[in-house]
Amino acid sequence: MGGDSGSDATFDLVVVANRLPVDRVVNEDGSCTWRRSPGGLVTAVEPVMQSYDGAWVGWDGGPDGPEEPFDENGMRLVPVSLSAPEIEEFYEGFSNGTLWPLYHDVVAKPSFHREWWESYVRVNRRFAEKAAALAAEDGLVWVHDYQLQLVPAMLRDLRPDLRIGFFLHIPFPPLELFVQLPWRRQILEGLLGADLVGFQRPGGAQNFVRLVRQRVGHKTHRDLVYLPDGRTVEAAAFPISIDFAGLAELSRTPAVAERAREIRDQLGNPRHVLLGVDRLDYTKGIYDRLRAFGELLADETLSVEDAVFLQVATPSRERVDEYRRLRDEIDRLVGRINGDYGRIGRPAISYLHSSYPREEMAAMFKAADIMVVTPLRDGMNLVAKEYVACREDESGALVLSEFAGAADELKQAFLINPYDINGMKAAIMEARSAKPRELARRMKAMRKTVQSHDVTAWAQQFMGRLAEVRPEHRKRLRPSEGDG
Ligand code: ADQ
Repeated sequence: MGGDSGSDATFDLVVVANRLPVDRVVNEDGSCTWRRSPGGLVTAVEPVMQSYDGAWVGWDGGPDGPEEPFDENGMRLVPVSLSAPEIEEFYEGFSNGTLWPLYHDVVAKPSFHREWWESYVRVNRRFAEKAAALAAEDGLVWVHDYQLQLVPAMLRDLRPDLRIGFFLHIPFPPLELFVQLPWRRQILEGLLGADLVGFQRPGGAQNFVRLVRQRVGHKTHRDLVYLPDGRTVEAAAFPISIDFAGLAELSRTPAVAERAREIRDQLGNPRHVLLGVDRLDYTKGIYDRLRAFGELLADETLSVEDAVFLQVATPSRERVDEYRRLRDEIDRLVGRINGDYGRIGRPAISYLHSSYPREEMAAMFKAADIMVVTPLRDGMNLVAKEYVACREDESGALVLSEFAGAADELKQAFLINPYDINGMKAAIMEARSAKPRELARRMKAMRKTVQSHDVTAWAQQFMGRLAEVRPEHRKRLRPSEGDG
């Protein structure tokens, strides 16, 4: 096990992620408290942390936060402080204005700015230095996501003894798009500092290996990259999942069932409730999905007596222009559809911006007959899996974009191409008129898949593979040793 509880303690497992598992909340009197941030990453990684002697390095979500480490829930939390300009350049800029759109099929145009890149390098170095100081000799470090792709190599330079794993939560783009990035080589070399690079889909791992072969010139064989210094890097898919058992149990509680009935009542008891739940992001295809629903009302395939669309869209990254524009566009579209097709007390779309506790989310999933998940590109999409976990009676239909990672596993969903509005309309109608037996057949299969590939299995598979990395594959050999 790792060290003691002092400030120079070391840890057998260090998780490095852009955000800490808690957010710093500044109270009215100026004092600070910490609130557990929900989110898939925390739920997924926390149990692993507890079985190790773990530390978590991350940003607290605000400017100029304190850097003193503290203990919470059996973990040492080690904040990395970001200044206001760093939040603008590293986080909103390079992470969310350059990498996010580039990695999501350039659904929006990425911006390339040299100052953003420089800030990304500086901030990645700070994360790497913190991790280097915390990890025990021969310890494991698990680095997460697109904001920290340079950390593996920086960390390897500081601590060649470590086993380093990296997991990318978003898609890894095809070569043709990735090569637009002026700093493509540095990013690839950054990732190659890891022993194991994990992706959501096999296609992501293949894109990465192909890029490394063609653009960096390293030898590769299947999912392995052979580096000139003697190390081997493995790239593989580890599709992330959810706490199926926990959510299924929650959805079975009488309180959640009662709340689900209440939600249907409040929506006016239409025959069909359609549901969308997303972060308000241009990759999620919210606009296209609502447009398809609007057209079904316009051509009278559906009526508001028949169907109500409940759309939850939590605003995010609101200081990035593209996100503000999207919010305005969706507001206008919802206003137009409700103005044209709603009745008094009966809007066609019930549109909500709030964030909800898990119980309320489970009640919404339980209340919905058709879950509509239509991202233009998505690493996985946990919402699709959460819906499935809440449908114990095997009713309900999932309409799912084939461009979400979840489509690899949830093959029994009504799969759609979100760019094809007519196809999306047809799938919604097919889901609406499917027989209960047909829906149950599909739901049963999807539940089985998510149940057996839950988040614990995901974390164990990743950690298990990382633990198998052979020491001779990770130790940097001196040129003379390599030659001999
Ligand atoms: P996200 O893009 O954030 O995640 P997603 O996978 O759908 O997308 O996860 C969102 C999570 O937030 C879900 O657990 C959902 O229940 C929750 N949520 C959404 N709206 C909410 C609300 N209003 N109130 C409360 N909870 C809400 C990124 C990638 C994904 C990948 C995940 C995990 O973009 O592709 O699946 O990381 O790797």
